[in-house]
Amino acid sequence: MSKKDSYFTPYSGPAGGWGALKSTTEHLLKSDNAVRNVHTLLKTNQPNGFDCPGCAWGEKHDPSKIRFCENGAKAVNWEATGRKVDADFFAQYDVSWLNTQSDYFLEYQGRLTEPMRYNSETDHYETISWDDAFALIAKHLKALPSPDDAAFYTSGRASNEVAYLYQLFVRAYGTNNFPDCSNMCHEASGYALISSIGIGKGTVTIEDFEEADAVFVFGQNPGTNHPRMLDTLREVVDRGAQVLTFNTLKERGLERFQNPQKPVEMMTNSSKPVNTGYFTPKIGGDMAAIRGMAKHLVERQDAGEALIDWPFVEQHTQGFDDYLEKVRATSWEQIIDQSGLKRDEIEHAANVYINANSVICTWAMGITQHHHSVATIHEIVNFLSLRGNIGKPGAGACPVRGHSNVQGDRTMGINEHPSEAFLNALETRFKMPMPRQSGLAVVDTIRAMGEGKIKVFIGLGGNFAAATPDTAATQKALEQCDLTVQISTKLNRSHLITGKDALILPCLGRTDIDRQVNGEQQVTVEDSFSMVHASGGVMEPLSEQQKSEPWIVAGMAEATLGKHPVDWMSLVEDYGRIRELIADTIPNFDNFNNKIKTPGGFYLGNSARDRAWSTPSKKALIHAHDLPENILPAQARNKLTETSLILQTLRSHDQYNTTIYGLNDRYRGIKNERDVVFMNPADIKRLGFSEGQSVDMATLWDDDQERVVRNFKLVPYDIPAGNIAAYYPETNPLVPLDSHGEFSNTPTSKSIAVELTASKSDTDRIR
Ligand SMILES: Nc1nc2c(c(=O)[nH]1)N[C@H]1C(S)=C(S)[C@@H](COP(=O)(O)OP(=O)(O)OC[C@H]3O[C@@H](n4cnc5c(=O)[nH]c(N)nc54)[C@H](O)[C@@H]3O)O[C@H]1N2
Ligand SMILES: Nc1nc2c(c(=O)[nH]1)N[C@H]1C(S)=C(S)[C@@H](COP(=O)(O)OP(=O)(O)OC[C@H]3O[C@@H](n4cnc5c(=O)[nH]c(N)nc54)[C@H](O)[C@@H]3O)O[C@H]1N2
Ligand SMILES: [Mo]
Repeated sequence: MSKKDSYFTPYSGPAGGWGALKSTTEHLLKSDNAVRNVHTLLKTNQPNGFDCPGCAWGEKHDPSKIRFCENGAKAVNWEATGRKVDADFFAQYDVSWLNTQSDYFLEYQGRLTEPMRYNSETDHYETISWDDAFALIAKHLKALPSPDDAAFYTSGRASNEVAYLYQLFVRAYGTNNFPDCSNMCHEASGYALISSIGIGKGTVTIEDFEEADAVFVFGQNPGTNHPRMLDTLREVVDRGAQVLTFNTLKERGLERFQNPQKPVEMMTNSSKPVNTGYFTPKIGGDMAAIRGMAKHLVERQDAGEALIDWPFVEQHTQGFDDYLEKVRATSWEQIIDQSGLKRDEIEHAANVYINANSVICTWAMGITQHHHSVATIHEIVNFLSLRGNIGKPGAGACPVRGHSNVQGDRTMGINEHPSEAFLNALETRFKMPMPRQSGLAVVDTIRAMGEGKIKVFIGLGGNFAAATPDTAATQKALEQCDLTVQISTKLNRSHLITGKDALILPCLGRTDIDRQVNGEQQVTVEDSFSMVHASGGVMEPLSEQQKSEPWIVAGMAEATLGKHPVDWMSLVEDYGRIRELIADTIPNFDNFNNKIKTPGGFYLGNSARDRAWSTPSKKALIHAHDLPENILPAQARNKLTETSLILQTLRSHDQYNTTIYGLNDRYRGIKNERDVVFMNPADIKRLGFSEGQSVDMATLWDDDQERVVRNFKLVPYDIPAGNIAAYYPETNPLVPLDSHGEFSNTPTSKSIAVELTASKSDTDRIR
């Protein structure tokens, strides 16, 4: 077997089915806790169980169904491991050695079970009591000249209850510095939707998929990242409606799906398609593709057909005429060149759109992590508006969120630009002034740390050191802090890139039983469809020293602020008390403690769905953008040569963001390897490389910083010429901090200009 074949064999099966079942079993056995975990899995997304920490896709309420998927099962297993990372572990390994290990190795070591403080003299983490840890945090925070010298990160697994408490603590302390994972994720969706339809959330519910005539799926890979969505898409195809997929890669997991819950299908090893059309635009080419579909529609309209929903346009939109002019003025040449699609492909898709009475557009990171993401999402809204596809059954905008409660965290006020109304509500309720100045998001936080302006960094979950761009610069910035604090379930890179002082605070996860003074507690989360529901753990925690996130936040708050403006520790005796505060200050949460008793949860509502537009003109704003001249920012464009390529960084099937469960990427045919680059065979030939060869990748960016990763193996793949793909987080050293979306400031993780060269050595790799 050649070197190449040993890690790359194209996958021929469907998504889901036996392949998924086999993999779930393997991961169960690997967790050292198989029996305990089967019990846990059966409680996933059940009325008396916990919300799956895997993704933010929603469910129809149906207690008869087993409701987890392969990747949800991996997430649950991973958290429910029996292995411990305790004081003995840290006594054995110093931080410098741990930092030479892979992300996979770090998390595999098990659950963090004791609070630890870094000792820079011994280079080891040592135990610290909870009280001393809180006192240390308070000392640092109180010593800062201004509360704006600290940053408080949130990752989207945090529950509504802890997110609310955290934002209250941080605002009472005096800052809006809330960088969060959303800044790297769906920020462009929030920004574009608020500035067009007046609300930064999707307008559809899961039931709308039962009525849609067509679903357009842009830039997402649900087979891996939202597997339960495949079930929904398949049902759409089954009832004869259309699903058109736009993805730069031919994703196996988006072609056919075998439903593990359908015995006949499993026994006969059959599968069903999850799309009726698959288009492979170039990286960043979706806005052009959508503009092309709009242009075809407008051309037919101008030729005398009645295709535009004029009553909707006239009653509900503003700026539509300017948009029509832009559509007419955009040339087919530019559309075809930028989208990489043929005109007849675009026209075919446009005709599907025109023939459908109700259309949903879904999207994820293939849309949001570009320089022109906000403009692209505005274009999606415009496209939907052409035929009144917002606020009617079976139609609407559906940004498919990533982390299981990232949407809820925003609803709870994790936002560096809080609304006036929210701050006013907090001031009235807590009778104290709230900080009014906008705070820092992720990219600006890193800049401020690098400039020595942010001195204390606290992370409520996540893995800031690995998930963020420009790894070398970011890690240097973190090291300049006086104190870094990570509230985490598992060991990761962010624990090893420390400030002068550093703490690891071990917390309970979604699957763990959370006991407080008034008994076992539940928390709540919000899915992509604005459904809020309760979640309660079912596993006995591994250690008494693991504390709940609300308890940890209350401890930090009380040590820093005393019992002001609330009695923090009394709030965490019973999370119902936190929910009462939420009900008092956030719209649509009235009667919260009762509403969460509803099986399946309750719907928060969405103004745009009701065609009520919370914009200054009280209409949906149609933004008329030109197509970008080039999808890259100028600093990259200036450096392009004939041999340059555009890289997108994505997830394998065996990872959850920076958490690496294994080294396979089943649907893409990769085994036991992560350092691969997917490339068009014609490009491999044109650039004089060969399949399986090791290459180094260097970023093209107009500054004097060298950004390189080494020894990535070339895999021939069905991807447009000029485009390549590789896994994140290994490729984060290549993303320049200054390369971010217009308006969204989201790192352009899906469009990085790079140059490839043959590797010189097989060992010398920069991370
Ligand atoms: N198992 C698992 N589940 C997850 C996660 C995980 O890591 N593992 N992460 C969670 C999180 S936080 C998120 S945000 C979501 C992410 O979910 P996705 O957005 O599906 O994640 P990515 O792997 O980044 O995939 C991006 C997809 O977009 C395509 N793409 C890239 N650029 C373009 C483009 O310009 N145009 C088009 N049309 N397509 C493009 C890629 O080929 C790829 O299929 O998943 C969530 N769920
Ligand atoms: N190049 C590139 N970079 C990207 C992306 C990309 O596509 N390409 N995607 C971006 C996206 S979409 C996102 S959302 C971010 C993700 O960024 P983050 O959310 O910061 O990263 P994660 O990898 O999800 O965080 C994993 C860690 O969270 C901790 N953890 C897990 N569960 C819990 C819990 O219940 N409580 C607490 N307190 N901690 C917990 C564990 O210690 C684990 O190590 O990365 C972004 N970065
Ligand atoms: Mo995300």
